[in-house]
Amino acid sequence: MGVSSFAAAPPRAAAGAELPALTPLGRVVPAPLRTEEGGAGYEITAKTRIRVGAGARERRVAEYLAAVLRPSTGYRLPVTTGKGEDGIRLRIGAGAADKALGAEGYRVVSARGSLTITSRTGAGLFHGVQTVRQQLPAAVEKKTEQRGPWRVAGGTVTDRPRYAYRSTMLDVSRHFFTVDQVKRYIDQAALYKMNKLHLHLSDDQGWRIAVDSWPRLTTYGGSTQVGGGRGGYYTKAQYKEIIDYAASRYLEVVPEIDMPGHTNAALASYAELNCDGVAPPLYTGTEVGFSSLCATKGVTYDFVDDVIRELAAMTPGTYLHIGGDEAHSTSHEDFVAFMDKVQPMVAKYGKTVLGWHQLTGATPAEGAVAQYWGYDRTGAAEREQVVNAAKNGTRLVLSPADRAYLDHKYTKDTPLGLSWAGYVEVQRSYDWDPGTYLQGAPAKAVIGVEAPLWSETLSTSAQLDFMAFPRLPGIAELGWSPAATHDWDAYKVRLAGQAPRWDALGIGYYKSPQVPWPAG
Ligand code: TNX
Repeated sequence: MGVSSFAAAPPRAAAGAELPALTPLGRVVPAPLRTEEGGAGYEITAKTRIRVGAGARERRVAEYLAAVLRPSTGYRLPVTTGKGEDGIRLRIGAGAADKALGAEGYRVVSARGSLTITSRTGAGLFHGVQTVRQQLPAAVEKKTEQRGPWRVAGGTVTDRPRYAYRSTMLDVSRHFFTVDQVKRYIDQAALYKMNKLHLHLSDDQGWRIAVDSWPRLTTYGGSTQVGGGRGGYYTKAQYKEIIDYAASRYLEVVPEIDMPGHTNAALASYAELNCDGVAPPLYTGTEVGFSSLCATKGVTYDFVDDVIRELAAMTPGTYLHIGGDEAHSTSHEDFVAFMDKVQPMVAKYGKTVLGWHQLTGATPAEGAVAQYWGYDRTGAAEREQVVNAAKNGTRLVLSPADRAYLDHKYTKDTPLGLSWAGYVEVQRSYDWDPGTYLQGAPAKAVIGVEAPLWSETLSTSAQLDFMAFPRLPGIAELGWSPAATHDWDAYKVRLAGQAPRWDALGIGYYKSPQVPWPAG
């Protein structure tokens, strides 16, 4: 009896040993450029203040950080411009060392008494905040008060992205996703420092963005989806809400109107867009390649001009994606003529053309970007065409289907997804180099990567989560981290370290046997 009551009171030292281990500074996704561990780290406490300068960008990111930290820590964490050197400090600097951080880089210095995030831009501060989130215990992501301590290891992280274009695409046409569902997806992409959200706004199954001059596109063309459900569309106000939310997470929305194929929803809405003047019925299946705008009719170009004009007017970003894939019902001659007419419209309304890589089968406009979605079985001639375009100045975004496609099954047993490009397990998705992937293309032509999430088989946020996680963080890392950090064995450990965060955030994920997930 006496012995057991003695054992119930452990010595003080043992209590100290129960403190959770600190996350090593570099154990984040995407891998940072440089980390130097050392010194006492920083601890967020009830007294912590978030210190900013007078600028609006610092304050905006500070409020975002506070909103992440307050619920779980239970601390007040006031954002203040008041004097003092302690606390979490967000700084936008213009010195020489800051310049080296580029447009999106940042530096985090974690020390006793202060944690300082420095950048040249709001985007850089925001990315620095994402790094710090991952360096704190995973429970920081919960929405209710948790037990600390809230410590960050000591040292310095200096980081900047490899590529300026780091994107994910959401197909809101095959299945419609609400503004709130899109916001959830934006938050997930932002966690991994992606900076573009490509929205696939139209396809055979549904037209999802309001165009005032052609109202039936949405009222009729947006009224259904794959499987025959209700569909939906974004009003201009809702689209703006998405754009503003994305901007608050430093993502630029890249809208896509897929043309001249993938247009059944438009053709069904307006008979005159069809060569034979007859509107087809709405379509709720998953075939591709059967529809085409009528490239030889004048009204087609009035229509496209109106759509591009209205879309450009509501889009603050640089790019407008005009699709161009799988135009199997458009003759080559018509396809080339169509792209020759449509690309200048994009320029006329102040935007830069982005198109699927089939655009290189026409004449890409000066400054255009082609999105490569080929895979290991893509024919040499098709690759060659893309490579030649790249040699002639067309820039490339890479989303190889058998690597970057988030809609593909992980294995034959995955309940959701497609598999025309094969199965895409986590290692396969991560283990390639955007700089050398497309042999013969100048490395400089590659401006970045994209992970597309097509939605033929996906209709809920839980399903999007399952397909995006854990592959989305891998593509984000390919876009951000230096090639020298690329190493599957190290990556899979960092990736496994994310799982408790996804649990805390309510993100369900595929428990790939390739990844050493923590027990429990
Ligand atoms: C091919 S990728 C398509 C899409 C499908 C996707 C499904 C591309 C440019 N076109 O229409 O949704 O495959 O994986």
